[in-house]
Amino acid sequence: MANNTPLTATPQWKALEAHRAALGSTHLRALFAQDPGRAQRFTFEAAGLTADASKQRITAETLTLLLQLAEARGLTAKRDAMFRGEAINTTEKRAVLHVALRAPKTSRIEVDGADVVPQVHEVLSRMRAFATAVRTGTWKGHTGQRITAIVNIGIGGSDLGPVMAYEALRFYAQRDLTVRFVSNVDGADLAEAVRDLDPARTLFIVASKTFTTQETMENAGSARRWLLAALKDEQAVARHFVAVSTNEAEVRRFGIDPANMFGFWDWVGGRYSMISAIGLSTMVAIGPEHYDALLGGFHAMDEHFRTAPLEKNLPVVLGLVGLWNNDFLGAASVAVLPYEQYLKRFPAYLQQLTMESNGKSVTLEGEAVSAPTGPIYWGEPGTNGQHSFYQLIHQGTRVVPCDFIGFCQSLQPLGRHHALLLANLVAQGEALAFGKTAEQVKAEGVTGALVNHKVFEGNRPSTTILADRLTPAVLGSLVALYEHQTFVQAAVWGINAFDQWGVELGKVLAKAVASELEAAKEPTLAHDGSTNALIRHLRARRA
Ligand code: G6Q
Repeated sequence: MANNTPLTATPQWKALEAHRAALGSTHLRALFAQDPGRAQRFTFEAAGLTADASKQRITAETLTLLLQLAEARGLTAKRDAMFRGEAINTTEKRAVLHVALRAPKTSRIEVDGADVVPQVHEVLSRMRAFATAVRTGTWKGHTGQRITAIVNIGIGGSDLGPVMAYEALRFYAQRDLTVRFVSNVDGADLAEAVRDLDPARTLFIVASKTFTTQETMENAGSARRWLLAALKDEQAVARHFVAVSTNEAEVRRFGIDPANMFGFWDWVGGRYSMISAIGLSTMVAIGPEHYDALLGGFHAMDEHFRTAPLEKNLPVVLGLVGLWNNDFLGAASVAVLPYEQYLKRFPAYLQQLTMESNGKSVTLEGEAVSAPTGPIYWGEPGTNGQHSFYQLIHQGTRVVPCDFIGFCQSLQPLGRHHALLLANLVAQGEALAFGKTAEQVKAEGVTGALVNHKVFEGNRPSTTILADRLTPAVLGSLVALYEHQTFVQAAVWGINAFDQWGVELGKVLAKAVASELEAAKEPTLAHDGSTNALIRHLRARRA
């Protein structure tokens, strides 16, 4: 099996290294001059998205070599194993089937011999009935009033997807429903979220796969007390709390009627769960029809990823280009820059998706990886970023590949706003790729040392992803595109994109420290000197 050879020792990797050396610092100016068809050659389409990767520092040969590497690393076999429901999350012995969450009723996907598609659709029907009841006011609070505010309590994968989707699809949301999200164990998060809400009209969705996560349970407990302080009747919990979880026993223990629990399965990873029952807040906000369209967009990209030839396969090509930037051009981060205000939380969502998935340093076999893995994802909506960190992207000493995301039509047409927004998106990609030479600067009359300050070296890679309009379906395609890119990179690196052991240690230590911070009697501390001192300082000053 190819994966037993360290990645960087494979002939395909060596070929890419040689190609990288031959390419040297060939400028994008030269690449465009040599190949008039470059923009078309490197523009790819799938599921309502068009991606122009021609401003990446690649040639046709780069892509050919990357595709050869992917094949040699078993990408197609690994992809097919995921879609077949094999336990590809080997460290947790689990199947990885977020694709089943958006599979149509007619498909059949088995885990341990059982078709999971009917279960998915059963939960979706219950979600639809519940969402409709809340939206129409049939679902009443304990005092008989209709619900006007939804508060989703969850963290990580049980928060970032729902927040991102709500913000992204706010245009489609029922505007007389307030939707809020509480994640941080910092009491300020919950306090600020509920301060102007009426308990009699507020519904909490406690979203937690395990229903044991410290932050979520603490927030849910405090939310329960907030509700009961006003409504003064334990029975109220049943009308004001619903749960999204895989853990029925804990849901019961919290006092939520399992009839008001929406389940999912251990084959859905937290950061891949926004379209499972974890999407309940999204469905309540935008309604079942828009939610179905969102599922459809995900599924369209899943089908493209599953069936399109690799050289035309958008997640494959963009995933490999990302790997090229990370491993061969030494670009350690990716800036995600949506020119769309509604996507303001998209970079934060992608941070978890990509970094929790591919922030790994051992292979599936438990060996040290031989090439750098997961790049750092970050970003802000354009044009705001242009007035802050773009300086470093244009003239700093590091290469930061950019993903520009934009829409041809605005959901909120207003004067010239959208034309200006799009003009900035296009201009940034152009400036990054082509820069401004010393000759051009001098021709503007600049002289002396100032010339160098005003030179833009260019040759800075970017991809521009466009769709006609930000619809629920397009959002689904866009998220699935990044999910599958992440998969492609993990497949080549030979790592497990679906576990997250790195999150564990901090959780365990925090439990120990909490008991020391809260102990009535001065505890005996056995940490390192710094940690002991910090705990003592906090104990002394906390009161
Ligand atoms: C995601 C991670 C993590 C998880 C949270 C919340 O892939 O596993 O972000 O989603 O820790 O977990 P619960 O949903 O179990 O509360």
